Amino acid sequence: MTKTVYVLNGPNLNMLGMREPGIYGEKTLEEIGEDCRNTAKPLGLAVDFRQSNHEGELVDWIQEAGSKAVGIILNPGAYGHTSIAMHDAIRAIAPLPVAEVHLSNIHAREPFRHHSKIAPVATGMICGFGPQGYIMALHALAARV
Ligand code: CA2
Repeated sequence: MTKTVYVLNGPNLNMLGMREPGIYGEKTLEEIGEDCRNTAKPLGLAVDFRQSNHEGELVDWIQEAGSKAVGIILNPGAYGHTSIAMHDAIRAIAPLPVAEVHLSNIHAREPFRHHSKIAPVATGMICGFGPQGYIMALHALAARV
């Protein structure tokens, strides 16, 4: 059976590579997706890579992952700081492993980015390593499944 990791990306991450390269780097989201697929293959995993600007759609995908995926890598974007709905959705699919990833170091930025509503229900969190964070998260999930 194929072991699939859902890699879910939240609002504005479709803009990567086009604006604010000083904070988020030069890579596009499509390139990050390609890097994830290339990393996952030798680890025996498949990647289903998605992005949405809509909180409800992200909630739907988290619920879907509960029955279809072996783990989730989630960059919730700004919803990570606000979304009780995503927090609840992750609780509802426990014990599926969830790696929260942020490209930037949210703790070194504005105070409103310091808190994550996802972190208390995630397996772990990686932030500040740019796109490499997704690769680190794939290795971490591969070791668990
Ligand atoms: O560092 C991260 O990965 C974030 O999740 C990115 C979010 C931000 O709201 C979080 O606090 C941290 C922003 C998504 C990307 O937004 C862009 C905006 C303009 C140009 C490129 C990306």
